[in-house]
Amino acid sequence: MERSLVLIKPDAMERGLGGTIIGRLQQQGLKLLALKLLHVDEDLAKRHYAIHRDKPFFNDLVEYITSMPIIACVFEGEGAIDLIRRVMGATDPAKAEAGTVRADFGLDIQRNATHASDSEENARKEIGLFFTDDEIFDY
Ligand code: 3AN
Repeated sequence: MERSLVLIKPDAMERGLGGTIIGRLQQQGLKLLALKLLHVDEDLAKRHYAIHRDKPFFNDLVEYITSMPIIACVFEGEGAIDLIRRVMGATDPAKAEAGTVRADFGLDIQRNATHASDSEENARKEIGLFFTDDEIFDY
C-alpha cells in the first residue's frame, strides 16, 4: 500500500474543481485518509517546494501556492503514487494525455490544477509537512 499527498492548487480552487478532482481519484478506488482546507504560508510553501529552490520559477511557485486557500489530501492504495500521477497527467497540461485532470483542467505549467507526490520517500516527507499523524485516518 502506498500513500500520496495531493494538493488542489489555486487555479483549480478558483474554478470550484476540488470535488471533481477528488471524485476522480475516489473513483479509481483510492482511499481518502486525510483532507483539509488550508492557506499555505511562505514557510510551508518553501519547504514543500524545496527541491525546486534553485529553479528560476521557484519564487513564482511559492507566491502562487500561497495566493489563496487550497485543499490538501492523503490518498492510499496499491501503486497509489503512479496511479495518481497517471490520473493527473503530465506536468505541462499542453502535453498531458486526453482525459487526464491536467489535460481537462490545467491552464499552463504553473497553474496545472494539482500536485501529487512523485515517490514514496517524497510522499512521506510531504504528508508530514501537511498533516499530523492524528489527522490521518487508518480505516
Ligand atoms: P509535478 O507537479 O508534475 O510533480 P514538478 O515536481 O516537476 O511537477 O514541478 C512542481 C511544480 O512546479 C509543478 N506542478 C508546476 O506548478 C511548477 N513547475 C514545474 N516546471 C515549471 C516551469 N518550467 N515553469 C513554471 N512552473 C513550473
